[in-house]
Amino acid sequence: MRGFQAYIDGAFTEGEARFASLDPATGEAWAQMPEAREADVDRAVRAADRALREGEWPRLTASARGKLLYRLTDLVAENAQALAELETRDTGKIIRETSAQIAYVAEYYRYYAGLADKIEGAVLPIDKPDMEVWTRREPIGVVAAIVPWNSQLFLAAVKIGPALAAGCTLVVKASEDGPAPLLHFARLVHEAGFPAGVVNVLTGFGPSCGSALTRHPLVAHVAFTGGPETARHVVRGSADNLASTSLELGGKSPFLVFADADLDSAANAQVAAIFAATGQSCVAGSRLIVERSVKERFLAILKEKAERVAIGAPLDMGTEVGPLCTRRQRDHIQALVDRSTAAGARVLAGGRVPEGPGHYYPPTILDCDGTSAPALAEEFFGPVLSVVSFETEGEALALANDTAFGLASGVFTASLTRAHRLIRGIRAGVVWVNTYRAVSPIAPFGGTKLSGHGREGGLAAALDYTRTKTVWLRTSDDPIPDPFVMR
Ligand code: TXE
Repeated sequence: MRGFQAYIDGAFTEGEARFASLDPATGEAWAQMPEAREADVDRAVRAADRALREGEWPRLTASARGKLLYRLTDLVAENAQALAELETRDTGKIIRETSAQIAYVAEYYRYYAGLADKIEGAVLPIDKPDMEVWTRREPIGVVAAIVPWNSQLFLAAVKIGPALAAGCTLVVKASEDGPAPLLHFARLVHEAGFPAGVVNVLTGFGPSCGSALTRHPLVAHVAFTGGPETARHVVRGSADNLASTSLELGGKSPFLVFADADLDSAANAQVAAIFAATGQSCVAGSRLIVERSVKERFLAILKEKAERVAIGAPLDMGTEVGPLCTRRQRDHIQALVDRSTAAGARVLAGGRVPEGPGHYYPPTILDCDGTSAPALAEEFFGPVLSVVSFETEGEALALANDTAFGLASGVFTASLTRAHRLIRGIRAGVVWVNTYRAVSPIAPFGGTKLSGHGREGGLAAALDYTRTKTVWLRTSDDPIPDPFVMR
């Protein structure tokens, strides 16, 4: 069995305890992981705090920080295949996707490497004579970055990249489900030459490790990706210290198809939106909202595509849908499908756990028209699409916004004017028009409502890891006048 270590204060360590990680394709244990509890978390946060204030890191110029990030970028790019294989092995995410995604993760580090020396303060045209006033952008402090199992390297990169560019230090908590790729990534951080304590990577369970991290008094900001219920724990935990948070949570993202759209192209995008990553994607387009006049035609195309999807071993390049990361997740999906069919939803494809080992679940389509099935409101985080239809654009928009979430959305139409109206009307952090699931380090990403707050990606994300210090410098040599009058 393979063994992995945590990375704390520049050294690799076994952790306070060990736990076995299961291969989602077989359900068998394949590696031993280091379990961090309160003591490891405390050591890591203290190391990050020291590295923030003392030693080499706070004295580095922004350009030198950028150079370290460029070195990390190159190492991630060179090791992309090995990282992808680890992520696939430990989480079940198919190799076709992890290979492409991790090669692109390097571009996130490259973007933030370039940004490190472009984070500027400003000289203010102040309304008082004899005064020079300017702002400095200083690192916000020690960042706790907590990620879930899906896309661990990607979800960590969108936190680590901007935080380091801004001069912060971090404790990164990999998910207890599939932590191998992030623990291995720590070796690249070490090789890149970051000073000890700047980046610490550990893993452990939510109630012990995760909550100790969010409650730690030396943590200034918690950057969290996960489910809304866990996010509430995170916010409560960080409230004692009034640490700031950025929360990237789940979604029930609408995928709107109008009769004038290119239906074949829209169906391909819908397949990507809900079946890629076996549906374990925060942006999954999980609610198809289709114009009634083309509903049957569109569903026929979609069903044909869903049934042709190659289900198989995640390490096989031909596989398009692999297993879910955990058995718990598969059970959650089946229970939600069953509750939805009991509420009147009709199964058009899939809907049953297949025979055999591993945590597999087939691409599933549920026609929920005329029902209030829970599949329309609750996140599956799996390959299950719920379908409703509409007659007017107003109805389509109302259905799109009829959700507690607000992360992403897709609009498929040939009408430019309609697209513009919907872009304005949809309450979500991302609107994709005639495309879906496109991301870039240059583009901000994040949600509203129960999908969270804060943005990852882009310049704004790096600024969110800074706080502004305002400096007032009096340029007059005259004595300070009347002390009882504010100037
Ligand atoms: O995620 P959790 P889970 C949704 C999805 C899924 C559900 C639950 O619907 O079915 O959430 O998934 C750490 N304090 N999404 O339970 O619990 C935990 O160890 C601090 C959407 O796996 O949110 C892990 O590292 N941390 C989503 C991380 O939080 C705690 C991605 C995420 O785990 C903690 C994942 C605590 N008290 C799930 N408890 C998306 N938007 O991509 C747990 N953690």
